[in-house]
Amino acid sequence: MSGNGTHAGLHGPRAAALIGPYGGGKTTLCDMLLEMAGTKLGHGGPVRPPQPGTDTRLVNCTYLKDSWALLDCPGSIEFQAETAAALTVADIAVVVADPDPARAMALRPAFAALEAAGTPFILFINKADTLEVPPAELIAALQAETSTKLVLRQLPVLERGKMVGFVDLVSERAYRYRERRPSDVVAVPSAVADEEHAAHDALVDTLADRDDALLEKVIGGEEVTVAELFAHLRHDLAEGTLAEVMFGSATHGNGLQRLWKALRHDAPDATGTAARHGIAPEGGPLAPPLAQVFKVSYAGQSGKLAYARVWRGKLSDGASDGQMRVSGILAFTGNETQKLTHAMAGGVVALGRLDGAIPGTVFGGAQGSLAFPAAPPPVYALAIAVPDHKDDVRLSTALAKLLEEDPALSMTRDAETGDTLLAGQGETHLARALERLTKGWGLNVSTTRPKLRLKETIRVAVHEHSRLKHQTGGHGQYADVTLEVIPRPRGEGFAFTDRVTGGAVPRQYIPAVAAAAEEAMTKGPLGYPVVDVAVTLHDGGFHAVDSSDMAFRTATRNGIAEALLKAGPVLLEPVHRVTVSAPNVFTAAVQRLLSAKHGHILGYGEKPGWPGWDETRALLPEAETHRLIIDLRAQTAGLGGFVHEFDHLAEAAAHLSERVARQAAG
Ligand SMILES: Nc1nc2c(ncn2[C@@H]2O[C@H](COP(=O)(O)OP(=O)(O)OP(=O)(O)O)[C@@H](O)[C@H]2O)c(=O)[nH]1
Ligand SMILES: [Mg+2]
Repeated sequence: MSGNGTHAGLHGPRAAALIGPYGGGKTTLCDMLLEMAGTKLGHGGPVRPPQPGTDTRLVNCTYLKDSWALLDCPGSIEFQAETAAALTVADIAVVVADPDPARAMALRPAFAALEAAGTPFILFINKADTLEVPPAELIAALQAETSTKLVLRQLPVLERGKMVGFVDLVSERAYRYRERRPSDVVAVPSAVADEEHAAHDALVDTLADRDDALLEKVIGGEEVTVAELFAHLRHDLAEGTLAEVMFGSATHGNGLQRLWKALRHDAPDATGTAARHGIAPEGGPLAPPLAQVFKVSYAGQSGKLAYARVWRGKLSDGASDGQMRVSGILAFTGNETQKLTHAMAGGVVALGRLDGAIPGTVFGGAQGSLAFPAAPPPVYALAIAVPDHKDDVRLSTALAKLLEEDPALSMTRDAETGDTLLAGQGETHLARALERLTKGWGLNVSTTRPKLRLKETIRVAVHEHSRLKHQTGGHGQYADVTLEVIPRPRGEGFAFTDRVTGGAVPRQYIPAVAAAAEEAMTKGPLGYPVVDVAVTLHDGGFHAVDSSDMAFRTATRNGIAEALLKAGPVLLEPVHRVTVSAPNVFTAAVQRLLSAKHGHILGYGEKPGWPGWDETRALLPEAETHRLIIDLRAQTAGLGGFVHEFDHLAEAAAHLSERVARQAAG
């Protein structure tokens, strides 16, 4: 243990991400932390009406001479790519949790994101003013959600069921909350003395478990100083082998001074975090700057902003790395925007323009040399269109920018249905994207449910004789074919066989017949591509002068069109293999939902690496995957998710066939 103390000003700028489930109080907490750091907020006080976050807010501030960037992340699962991106550049995360064991499972996505990013964290139990259960019960519920050891840093002190203060378990000092003011230091209340000793010992044991020298001291009964405990806690937190648990209330301003101080003393700095990411500390402050973009936004008149963390060196306005040029460096203090001439290693700032930058882009190094989380696959899609074709170009320009900003969005053109599909993480996510298109770009965008990729096939074999005989003026047209169309097993595709004997159809015309047969499959009698049909040419006839490729093609096309009509055409729909994951308390509900959606459940089991969560596998008609995420979240406290892939085509459900038949008729 190096015993490196933390002193004001010694650190470069540091970054903390506030993460956790929606509505936990991250934004309120962020505002209060800013207020305590003396940052003025322009919206008339730190308590603002709750507004669900949809993207990460950066604020730069200074607390006790240390420079900080706070990243207030959105909690909604639909914007989790924002959180993952922020965690990549943060030195530490503050996980903001509710004091309710029943809501502990809502923290799993945040804990999973932390694990994936390897970011150290403090678990801040907010809304302590509403704490109603014994802290031990709460910690047990929270511990079930993460493999990182949670260690109580504070023991709550309750009076008549309300939390009124706490004992710091390292210093063993007791504090009594005051409304929106620093807590009073008080004597450890005798009522909690025993509990406090036990909790303190538990903390020491946890630290000793992670350090042999400390363990020897503890076993030998030697005295361990408070400074030593702090050093161990700081070290283990940075290593990610434990996370400290603190309490407070953002709206009451309680526990926030302690949180700031814990951040100040315990958070690693950019050098440590860069090392964790495998970034070599080349040349100190004189090294060429290395920075990573974690967020991009196109904002009003300020144009494109690329939010980035400087990992190394000094990044000056106007700097270029041969690919990109920095045009403007901005910091955000409260509601003020500050223009900077440069940013030092550790700084989190917004860079002007930075052409071509997307989330994950590296400035001053090879692209892809710094890890960045892949965007989650889309789970909800809408077909979009602008009614006025004059707007097509503007729509594609706007979409290109939207996609640059948000890797969790995707845009594809479905060649089969002609739909332009905008896909993302859910209804709210797409609604935000559409709002950007309509309000930000003044585009009139209409959305519809994506068309289904239907197919058709036949049920019975049909023999068909087709003759083309035209006598018009000079050359006539003549071709005669006897064909058989035969259903094939699902998935076997199209086949053509030539069984002509004795030159009834001369060799030279066979390729034209084969090509026309295949072409006839592009649209069947129901209006969809025909699959799994074998066509056999049995016999035919020709005319020495009037036969041609064209004549055989026409005869074949007509013959097959007739044959398909008689062969019992049937609609096929795509069936997907879906894997739904959710906390196992919802497994029965998930299975009911899948069954109600005409799914066929294949099985279920524990989700690997996610204790307490199940995965249910099922086959589900593609039509039912459209709203699956919406209904699934409604059934699983917002936590369920799914992945899917095409599996096979199956005869369409009756209701679907009827609808298609009606559409075809009308
Ligand atoms: N009782 C109580 N309510 C709080 C506390 N902190 C925040 N709240 C309330 O919780 C609600 C949500 O607060 P926000 O700060 O918007 O939550 P958030 O975590 O930023 O939410 P998202 O950005 O949507 O993820 C608001 O009504 C806050 O006033 C607290 O300490 N105690
Ligand atoms: Mg918020």
